[in-house]
Amino acid sequence: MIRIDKTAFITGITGQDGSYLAELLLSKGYTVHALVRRASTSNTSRIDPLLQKIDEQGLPLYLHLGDLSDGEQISNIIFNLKPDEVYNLAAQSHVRVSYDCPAYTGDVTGIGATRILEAIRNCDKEIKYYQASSSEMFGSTRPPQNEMTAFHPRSPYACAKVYAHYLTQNYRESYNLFACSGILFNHESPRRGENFVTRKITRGIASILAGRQRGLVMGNLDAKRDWGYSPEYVQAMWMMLQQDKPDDYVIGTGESHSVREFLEIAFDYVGLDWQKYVTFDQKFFRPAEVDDLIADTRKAEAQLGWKPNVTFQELMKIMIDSDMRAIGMEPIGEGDDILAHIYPDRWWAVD
Ligand code: NDP
Ligand code: GDR
Repeated sequence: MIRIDKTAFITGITGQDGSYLAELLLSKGYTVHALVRRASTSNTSRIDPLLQKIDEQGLPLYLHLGDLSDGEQISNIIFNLKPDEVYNLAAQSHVRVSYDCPAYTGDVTGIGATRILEAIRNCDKEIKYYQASSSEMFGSTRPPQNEMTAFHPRSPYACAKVYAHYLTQNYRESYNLFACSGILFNHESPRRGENFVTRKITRGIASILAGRQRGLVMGNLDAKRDWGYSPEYVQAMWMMLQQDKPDDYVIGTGESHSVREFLEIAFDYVGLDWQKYVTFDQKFFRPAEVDDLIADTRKAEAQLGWKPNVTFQELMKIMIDSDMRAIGMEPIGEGDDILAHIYPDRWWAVD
């Protein structure tokens, strides 16, 4: 592989996508700088394997303490580094939580993008910018959704993402910045946060099998999502910044499945009947729901040459196998086989 001698700055490196993106860029030869929040307990578990390699192998990864709410710190970092590419993945990213903390979500998930874009505009307009936009912006608009589909956000989180999305377009048009938005549909992995529905289910199943948990308490099972595999989606982010012109792209699988279907096939994979284990609690329902999301990815396929490989069923198996291993059990193994088959030379660490 040709080594790319570039510098990237990532916000949100400790999250699911940030950790995979850092591994992807480092595997390509990039020097990676990243923003990390100070926490009273460790928040680096997803990147600990990388941190270990900094000392052992001289991995060119540098962490900077800071927060997207602190514009001065963001400006200082960008002025000092003058990176080639900036990937803004940091966010208060939980839709249900955004109803509890709407102003905070607006500040970080929305205005956070302004702070970075302003720093780039004032520092060096050649710096390329990636904005993590979301299918949640489509909200109640009927599927399938593509780059031309109208937005109808249904949560404070989605409203904040719409703001950041339009601001990214505005800085592209007003200041000629190389600013792109990836409108990514739901994507999951063994590194998915534990309070998002897929991981809650796969982790719950492993705990039930291990006798540590009796069942799962859930919310709305009728919602349908277009679920893909995170490592493939961070590749799309990188591809967007390698194009000749900045643009926005929808990234997804083109298939949607309900939360109920995910439960059924996931419990079925381990030989259990989901209905015996699931109860409901109002706290997991949302004041307004997004019913159905299906990505129309024709533009990304045609212009980026991007296509997903991992299917819905395969994703679920990869996640359950990993959660079983994490709890000390022998995995069923189909998920591990799928990964070994599709990605024999994968660039990310084993989950
Ligand atoms: P995660 O929730 O896993 O990660 C979010 C990251 O943002 C974490 O590193 C978190 O740090 C960091 N962060 C949160 N608040 C702040 C703050 N105030 N200052 C600095 N950093 C902060 O998200 P994902 O990896 O799943 O998603 C990445 C991005 O893509 C997010 O912007 C998300 O909204 C968006 N997105 C995600 C999709 C998905 O399906 N995963 C789909 C479409 C868009 P810490 O670890 O300290 O909490
Ligand atoms: P979403 O993901 O809101 O689509 O946002 P999440 O996994 O939280 O919810 C998906 C659907 O499942 C329903 N649901 C539950 N959700 C959670 N979290 N917990 C439950 O117990 C539960 N029961 C049912 C939800 O109501 C919803 O319909 C994710 C985030 O990663 C965003 O940051 C990102 O922008 C979008 O995906 C695309």
